[in-house]
Amino acid sequence: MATIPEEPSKSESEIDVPSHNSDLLNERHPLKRTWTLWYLNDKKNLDWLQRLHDVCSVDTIEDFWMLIRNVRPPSRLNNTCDYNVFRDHIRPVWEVPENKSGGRWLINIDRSKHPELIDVIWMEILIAMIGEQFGEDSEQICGIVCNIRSKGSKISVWTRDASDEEANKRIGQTIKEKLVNAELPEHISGPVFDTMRYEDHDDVQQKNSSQIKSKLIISSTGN
Ligand code: MGP
Repeated sequence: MATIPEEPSKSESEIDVPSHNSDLLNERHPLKRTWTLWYLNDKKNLDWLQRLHDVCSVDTIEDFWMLIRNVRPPSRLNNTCDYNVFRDHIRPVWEVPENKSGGRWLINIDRSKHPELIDVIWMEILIAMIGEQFGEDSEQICGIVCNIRSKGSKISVWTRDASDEEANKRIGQTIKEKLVNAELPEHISGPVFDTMRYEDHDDVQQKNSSQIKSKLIISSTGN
């Protein structure tokens, strides 16, 4: 399990204060960056960009958890919808400068496994990202995407430089470590993924789906 940001708990002495201390209720613990949730709706008659909406931005731990509590988990989204959480007002689209030369670590979700598995993977990576668990590579990460699809849903982490192999490898290893060590509900048994692969956004846009080159591959059991 990722360690932060949990909702901050108060020590007993902090809680034991006069009941009208409203400062405690208003206390906010800042995140290092601002994170925005974007939602792609299922109105397939609209252009893709028109389906994409900015839902809410948060920059404190308390507001992050408030947001998570108030939106449906990925497993309860309609087919063809997406969630995106991107940092510092980066739009979750290929076209913007921050994503133009980037790529993604892609995890295909095994449909034969439990439907809630996607929620576990989503929260593990989301918490690691918001909690700056990628160390020196945090700046390389633009955001996380969840695609709900009947053919098999996907979660991907978008990084800004597809040619920075070393940074992307380290990011991939951190994602793997988070997922391999994830605490799973009793009714779900691991591993939560088989392989993750890194794809260049340029290749994804030009693709013939089954033939996208994987620049890097990490399996849950080997390297
Ligand atoms: P998708 O949602 O990434 O994958 O892209 P999906 O639905 O699993 O389909 P597949 O093609 O991978 O099998 C689906 C389509 O959405 C793309 O072909 C584009 O038309 C559109 N689209 C997706 N993204 C991420 C973008 C984007 O960043 N910019 C624009 N303009 N269109 C996008």
